[in-house]
Amino acid sequence: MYFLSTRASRIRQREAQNARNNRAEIVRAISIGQISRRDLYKWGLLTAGGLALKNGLSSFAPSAFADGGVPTGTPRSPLFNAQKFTQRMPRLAVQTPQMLARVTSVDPASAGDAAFPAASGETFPARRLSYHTDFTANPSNPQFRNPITGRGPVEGRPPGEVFAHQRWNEFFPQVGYVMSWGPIAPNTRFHPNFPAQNANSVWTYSTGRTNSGGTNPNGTLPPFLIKGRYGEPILTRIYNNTPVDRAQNNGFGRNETQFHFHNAHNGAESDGAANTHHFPGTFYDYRWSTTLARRDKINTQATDPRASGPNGNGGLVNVAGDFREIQGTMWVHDHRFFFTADNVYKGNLGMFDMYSGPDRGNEVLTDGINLRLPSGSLLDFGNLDFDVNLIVSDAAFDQTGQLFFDIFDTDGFLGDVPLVNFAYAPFFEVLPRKYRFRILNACMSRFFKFALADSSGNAVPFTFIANDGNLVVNPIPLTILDQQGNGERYDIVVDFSRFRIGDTVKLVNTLLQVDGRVPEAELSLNQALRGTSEDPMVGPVLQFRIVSQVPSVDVPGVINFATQADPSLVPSILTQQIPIVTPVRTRRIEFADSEGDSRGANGQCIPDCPAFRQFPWTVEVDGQGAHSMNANRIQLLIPKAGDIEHWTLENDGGGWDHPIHLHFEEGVTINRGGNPIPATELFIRKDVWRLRPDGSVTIQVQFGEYGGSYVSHCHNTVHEDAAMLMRLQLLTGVPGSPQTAITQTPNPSPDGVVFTTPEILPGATA
Ligand SMILES: [Cu+2]
Repeated sequence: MYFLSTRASRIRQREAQNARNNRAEIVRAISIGQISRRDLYKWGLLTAGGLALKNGLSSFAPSAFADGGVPTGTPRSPLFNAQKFTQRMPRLAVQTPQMLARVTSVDPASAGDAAFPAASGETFPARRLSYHTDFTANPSNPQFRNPITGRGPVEGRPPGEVFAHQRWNEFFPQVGYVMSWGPIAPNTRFHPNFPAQNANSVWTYSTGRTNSGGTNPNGTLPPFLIKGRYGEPILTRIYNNTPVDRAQNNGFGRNETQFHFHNAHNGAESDGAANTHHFPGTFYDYRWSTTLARRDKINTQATDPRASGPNGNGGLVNVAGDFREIQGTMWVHDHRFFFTADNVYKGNLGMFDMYSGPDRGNEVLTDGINLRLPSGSLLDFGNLDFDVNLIVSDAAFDQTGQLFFDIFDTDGFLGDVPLVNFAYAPFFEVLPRKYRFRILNACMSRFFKFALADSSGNAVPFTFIANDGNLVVNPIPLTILDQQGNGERYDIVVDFSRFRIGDTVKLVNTLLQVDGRVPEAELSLNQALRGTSEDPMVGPVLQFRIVSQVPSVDVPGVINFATQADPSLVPSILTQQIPIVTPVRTRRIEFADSEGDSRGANGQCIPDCPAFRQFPWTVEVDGQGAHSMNANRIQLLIPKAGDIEHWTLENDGGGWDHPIHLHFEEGVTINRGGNPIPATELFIRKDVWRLRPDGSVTIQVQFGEYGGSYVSHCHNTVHEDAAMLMRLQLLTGVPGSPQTAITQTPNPSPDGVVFTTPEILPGATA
């Protein structure tokens, strides 16, 4: 049912669409430098209080859609008569690793490099120091220049020892991936009924290299999946294949990226959030170390077989570190400061399943270590037949069906079209047995609250096994999940064996949200199944169909049958509790709304931000002054590795919620200021915490193994881009390490990186 029927409503709808078009036009004009922030002031569109768009510009004016309350603030996205559950859910695009070889050349410049196979076409072996170092030494040498533009270095990683891969030989990369980020391939659609996306509406990853002679120039969907394992360090080379002309973006998105491996335990040079974005034509080598946390402190001799990775042949490779710190469901996404929401929404993301001895992705292998969680058994590790990634997000489309993003509203962006693995409300065929689902909230601002419903609308019970990729100590039986904020991952096991062939089950979002600040209401499952005109994202987003046979994705050609036994287990103990101890120090970090424009003192953003942006959010450490994000400003300093700290994260506002993300280390959730904590969170490790309106959360955290410049921020990426982010400096305290000193701030440009000395704020004390 379409909600607008009267003539007045049709006029309002047209006005709203005009407003949307006008806003899109302004976004575009600013993005290509045709108008400036000063122009917006002059025209009365921008005030100290923020953007005051009106007179045909404010598509967010409530009067424009009083009849509907559509959360995008504009007319609903067209669906081109597409019905839900009429297309198959795509499985993620599993990437094939390439074996890297250590270069044993006598030439000291290349000895110790990691070479890609010749067939890959990669002529630059992976190297401890960035090729920017070679460029800086001799800028006139064309070998190390950007081959597309002829300007600047070929690699975006900053030059010198500080941005060299930390502990290179200890975590020498054994496998490599080469991927390119760029315009979407022709005829890519979110549903067969939808029009094909224009090349620059969607920018995603594809396998292979694309600069100067690559063979795979287009981005692809569904997003990628990489299967990693402890003990096998990875080198991922990312080419930026977006248009050199930044105006070729179909209205949103910046052609610069830094690729953040969300909470992987990596050196800051590979964290993808150290102000190290790179430009079209260049690559950036990320060393994804697979380091198990506490390596320098616990199980340093790698004698505990629970701290391990699969060796591919039924056995294990032990690694140093604490088995309680094992990670599982991870993801990777753009982190270009001030443009993260644009770029992630546009498709700059993928998933990463991390495999370990206990969580091996093999449900039959019995060695006393393997938990045998639902997955499959055709492969030694990393079976995906019954272990399924679900990237759930909300999209919006303009009236021609092109992906649309309105970056004016600093409250956040909500879409009205549910996507799972970037397909519109698909179906997925399952056998009547146990499945593991790894659910990622990949929305920019929307939270979810998922339940499962059978065809009669009854709740289907399931088991919660991991939060943000961290196994819980004991599996938790549930009938509805907690709220799930941006970037949060929930792993659940669903047992479909109670169903008969032909039955269906739906994954249902029960959380009503009409703006980017905070969810509006938690609905009952029945209410949610009925849907609401206020928010089209309420209701089912994915349908499971119980069938008698499914083709294997692990070994193509093999068929899995319902008649086969289900050997998988959900053991009553999955891991052990990390003890809560008296901390070395405590900190209080307050997230608040700003009292106005908090741009840098010189009126500049570091790095550069869109001219129209206002900064409504701030972060304050230990009462030492509220600041909005500036990459050249350190707000929190960790003096050395290994100190256990307790942090209290506070939300100074009742009108919103913020999912706060800490990079690099997880924290154990200790309390929420006396308020109830769900079992899925209490004493469990996480890397994103919803603060709740006026809420606070206390976590135990420690840092180890690597150092450099990291960040913590709101993972509502629109808030993040509105400067709700702070820089942390981690010092290793290891003599001889460049990370014993404050990291100079890299300032990337198409001509190369220039370093500046960061300001250290009073709160950045130990
Ligand atoms: Cu926020």
